[in-house]
Amino acid sequence: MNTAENTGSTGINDVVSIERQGAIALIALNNPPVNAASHALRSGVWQAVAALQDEASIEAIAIYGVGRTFIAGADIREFGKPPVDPWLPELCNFLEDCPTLIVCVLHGTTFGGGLEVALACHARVALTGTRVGFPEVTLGVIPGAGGTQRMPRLAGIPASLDVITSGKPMSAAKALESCLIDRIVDGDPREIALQSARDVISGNLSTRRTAGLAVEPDPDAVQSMRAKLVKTQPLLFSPHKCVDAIEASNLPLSEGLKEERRLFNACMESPQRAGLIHAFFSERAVTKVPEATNTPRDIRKIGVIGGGTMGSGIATAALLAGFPVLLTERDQAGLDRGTATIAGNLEGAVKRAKITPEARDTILSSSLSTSTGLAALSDVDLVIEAVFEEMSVKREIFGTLDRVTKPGAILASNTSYLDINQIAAITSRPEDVIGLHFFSPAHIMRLMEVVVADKTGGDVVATGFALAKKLKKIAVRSGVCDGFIGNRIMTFYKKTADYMMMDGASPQEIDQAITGFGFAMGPYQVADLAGLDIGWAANKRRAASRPAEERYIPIADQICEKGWFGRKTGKGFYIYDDQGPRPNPEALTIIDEARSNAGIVARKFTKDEIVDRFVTAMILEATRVLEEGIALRPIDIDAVFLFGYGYPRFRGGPMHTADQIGAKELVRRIEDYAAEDAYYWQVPNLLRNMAETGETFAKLNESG
Ligand code: T1G
Repeated sequence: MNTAENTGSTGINDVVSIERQGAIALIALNNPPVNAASHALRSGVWQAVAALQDEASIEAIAIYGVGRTFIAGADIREFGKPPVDPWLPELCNFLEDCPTLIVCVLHGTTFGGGLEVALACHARVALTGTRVGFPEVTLGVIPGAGGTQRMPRLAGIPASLDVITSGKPMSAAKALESCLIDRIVDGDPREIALQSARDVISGNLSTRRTAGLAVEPDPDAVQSMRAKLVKTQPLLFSPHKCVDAIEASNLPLSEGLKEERRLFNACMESPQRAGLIHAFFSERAVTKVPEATNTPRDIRKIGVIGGGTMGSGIATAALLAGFPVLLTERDQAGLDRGTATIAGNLEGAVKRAKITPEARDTILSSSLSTSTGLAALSDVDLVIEAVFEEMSVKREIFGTLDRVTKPGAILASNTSYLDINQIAAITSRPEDVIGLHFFSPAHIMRLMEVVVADKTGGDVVATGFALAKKLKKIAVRSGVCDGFIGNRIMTFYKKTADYMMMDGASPQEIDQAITGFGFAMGPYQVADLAGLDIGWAANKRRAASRPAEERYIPIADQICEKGWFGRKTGKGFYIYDDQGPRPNPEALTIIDEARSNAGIVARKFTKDEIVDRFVTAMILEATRVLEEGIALRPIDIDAVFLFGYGYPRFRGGPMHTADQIGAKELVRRIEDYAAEDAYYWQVPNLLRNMAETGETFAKLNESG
């Protein structure tokens, strides 16, 4: 072992070192960025403890993390690969059984395997501000290194059920209250480690070995959690396994640990684990764009044009992120509507405990300013236009912005499908023009498409991504096309739902099949919520250019002709009143008439066929978006649908699902469906190549 001269510490390996101070030994973990429990960290800790426990002079060991956090969990990048000794559960058992007392110092985000290491030690001291938790269930697994056995021994079964099945972090104060940790202190991890070890030796810090602690059985708590999960998480696999594992904590520790390992392995094999891990990495992968090397421009003040739903939502998001916002509208009435919507949004944030009432009042009194007309935007660093989706209106606005805003101000449009190149061409500075496509409600939905036009500057793109991070949104880079990534794909797959409705499936059957797949709502529930008039306007706009070969379904437009636009008018595909949403019989009559006018005899669709057609259509158009370079990688499309369209997280996104179905099967399905509609169902070249070569979208992500 090499010994560093000036600090008295001995490097066990690149991430673990030992420092001896008299009867105390400190083990420092330094595996940036989050001290993930990689193989190097596990084996380093094992070697360090194995050496120290044989040194008679050492009376106490303290383990602490260097950097922003103690161990934040097992190294997720090792998931799915054959585990390498020492496994984390074995390391935890080794720590628990160590004859020398070990105190663990927690800081930052001590999650998952990191908390399990802490629970296996004999005392736990957390720095102020530490968060602890077991997020494993959000990754499709369960705590697999003793967490389901040791937490009940320290904090009881009810608290363990809540923390482990929810995956939600808890504050250090809450952890102290539930006896999961022993002390909260301020200071530097190394200093606290030294002091805590001293206190262990002097008896000022009591120690407990969890193996010796009994668990208070609580069958009622277990049963009520099981009943709750059947209602709230019917499709997920691992939350129910969490309960099974916690229930096994009534067994002797060694037997409970075996049961936990059995359940953990069952979760690891589940496709839901692969999907949830993919979703976790998708959030981070999308930030890796070609323009990321550029320095973002400094955004201090934001202007928003338009106080409608989107403009007010965008303004709310920026205000909640701490930006001063200038909201502009054509007239005072528009401004009044906008500020009232913003006030309502902020009230909601207070109710959700996102901000305090005082913060809301400060935002409204000093961060938000308003003006009619665009001249007041002369000092903003970024303008986000969110007005009517009409190119002539955008042209007028961007022509004015070109004149009134300062050099270097970024001019963004929130348009959901108009051509950003055309908008940029109206200005003398196309390099400053970009699309920032928010999703309604803009202060809640996490997705933001950053639409890069031909001449958009690299630093402007980098600014879009930096802004998304400040707004706590997930930015996905998109090229320019009608509908960018999400709406373009949705417009395509919505047609296949309409075709099935025309051919025999009811809107409710389609919605039930799609919610059974895991979406929060089916396509007709979504359409009613968003407003059928949006699709009606789009159909009118596209009518002249609609290819003759394209099958047009008039049903939704006929419903709109009755003045039924969905939830906002009380009627659409469904009826919305105090009896709760239910199928609209008059819509069903319109469907029957449309079928008979087209000479169609309705046929049955099974749930599986509805899902297969729906998902295959989504993947088909997504593949085209990919091969046209509108999306950088398949994982970007997954992120769009996970964070903007309610795609079930445990399925990882449409492109991850595509890999699970396989390109060959997808091509077979499309060719099968093409027999009834060769225009709509065409196999994209990329998908055909993948079917021939065995290539997967996962592989394309690596080379993307
Ligand atoms: N393993 C590997 N890499 C990880 C990681 C992990 N556990 N956590 C984060 N990273 C990477 C991440 O991909 C990114 O990489 C960088 O670190 C910064 O992350 C046996 C089985 C800790 C709250 O689920 O919640 O323990 O993109 O951007 O916003 O029972 O990361 O820079 O290349 O998210 O400051 C349980 C998951 C695992 C924690 C920090 N633990 N991580 O957030 O940074 S399962 C978790 C997080 C387990 C045991 C079981 C967050 C964070 P890159 P970041 P952040």
